[in-house]
Amino acid sequence: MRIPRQTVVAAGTLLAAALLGSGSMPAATSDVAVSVAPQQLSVVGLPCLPSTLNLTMTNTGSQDRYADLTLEPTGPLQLSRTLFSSWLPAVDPDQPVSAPVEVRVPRDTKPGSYQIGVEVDRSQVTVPVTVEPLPSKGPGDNLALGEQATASSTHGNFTLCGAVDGDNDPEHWDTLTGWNDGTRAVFPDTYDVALSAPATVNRVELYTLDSAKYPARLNGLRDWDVQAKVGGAWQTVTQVRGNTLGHVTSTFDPVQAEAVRILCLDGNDHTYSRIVELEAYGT
Ligand SMILES: [Ca+2]
Repeated sequence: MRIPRQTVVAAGTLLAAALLGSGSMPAATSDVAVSVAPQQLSVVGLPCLPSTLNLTMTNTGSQDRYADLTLEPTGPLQLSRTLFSSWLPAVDPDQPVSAPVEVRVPRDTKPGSYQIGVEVDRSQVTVPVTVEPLPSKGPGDNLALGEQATASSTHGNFTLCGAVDGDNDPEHWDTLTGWNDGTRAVFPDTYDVALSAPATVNRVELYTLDSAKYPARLNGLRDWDVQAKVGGAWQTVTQVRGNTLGHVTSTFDPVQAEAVRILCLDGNDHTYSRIVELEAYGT
């Protein structure tokens, strides 16, 4: 999600100018504390496996103010935003304001060291970023890991890429490592993963919601078709009906797939489709 940078910068500049023009407020230079977490990042060149940097600004001064945090990436780093602007009231105790930024690199990026400069007023923090080698996508490897996902809809509290992020533990559902559709009690829903190149696929592993609090028999995916895109057309390779388990392995005759789709037909609570992780393998 890219912020319309020019518009936001203009608005921030105007507001700051108006405040300074009132004569009641000195030029603030060092009353905003900035922190980033983690303090260094690793990123890999897969389209649906971003690394997330959390930015926090805290007004430690005694005057309400507006602040612009700017981000300057080096080399191939691509950020979901390069500006984080916020009104920062001077309150006691201090009230930090946070926002995430997603960091990606193109698939062909050479492994190496880069950085992101984070600046507010005139104080700067530098975040080292290491680009890691691409994971192997050969026989026996999960071909869906980090590849571009698309879905018929995604619930606002969830992330589209959560079901290809390599975390298949349903107990982590609360940390958003999963996909949940956005159309309550309306089926079907689709979740697709485009492979980086056509590849032989004969097995799909699907992990649906199945935690101590939300067991699969009550909240997991119940009925679905596994589809493969072959020669530009979707074909159903196998079907699952009446599922009550958290982890389902589907094997089928090998196909040369460009993409894999879960056509979600019903959930055990008849409200949402929930996928913690979708994995695809070839022989
Ligand atoms: Ca996941």
